[in-house]
Amino acid sequence: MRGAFIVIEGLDRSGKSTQTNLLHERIRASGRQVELFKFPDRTTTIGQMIDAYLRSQAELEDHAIHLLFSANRWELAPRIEQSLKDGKTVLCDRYAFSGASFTSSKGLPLPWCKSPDVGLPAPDLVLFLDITPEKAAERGGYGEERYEKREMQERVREVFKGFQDEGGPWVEVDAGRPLEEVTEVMWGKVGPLVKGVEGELKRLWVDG
Ligand code: DGP
Repeated sequence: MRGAFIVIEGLDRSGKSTQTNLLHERIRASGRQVELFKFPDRTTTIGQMIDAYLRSQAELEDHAIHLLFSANRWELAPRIEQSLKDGKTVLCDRYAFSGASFTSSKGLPLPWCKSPDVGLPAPDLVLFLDITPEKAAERGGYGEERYEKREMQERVREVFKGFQDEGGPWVEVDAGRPLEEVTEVMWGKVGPLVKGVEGELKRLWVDG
């Protein structure tokens, strides 16, 4: 048995980080070992460049910044794999699906956007927290960062929704519902996996 690799994706204002932290706590409280990753990880050298870009303190060409986001995932992939081998559940706040959705929403071809992430550890479960731009606005609207604009979020949402058709372990969650209800829906999917899973870890966009 190895640990399960669980990715939480979602739009800005979907409650993604809150829900990921709640899951983290709940797994810990159940006495199981769990490791939390968040992308972009702004603490590394690459992550600091991404952070400056997102806060509009640096300009980078669209392909170049995309490759940095991907490199940020690759630099942490060995730690993810080790945690899984050690039997820990890995929770990951955003992953390559964000990468492909955000960059392709700028007009770059989706296959190109996916290519640098091909071969990363593949998740056993992806929970996609979906929210309409209207609901997001009710929650106080978007923040100050580069992509936090309604038009961009609408395009990103459409690309995210396309991953459902890839046939992977993709589960859409209505994140417009009250927080506790969303937590329970997510726990219904995550709870059965925290004991660990059988089988080799798959490779993203390589293994069926
Ligand atoms: P967060 O720290 O979760 O607020 O995410 C930062 C922003 O970066 C958010 O608007 C989503 C975006 N983002 C995350 N991963 C990628 C990526 O790989 N590529 C691009 N272009 N944007 C990303």
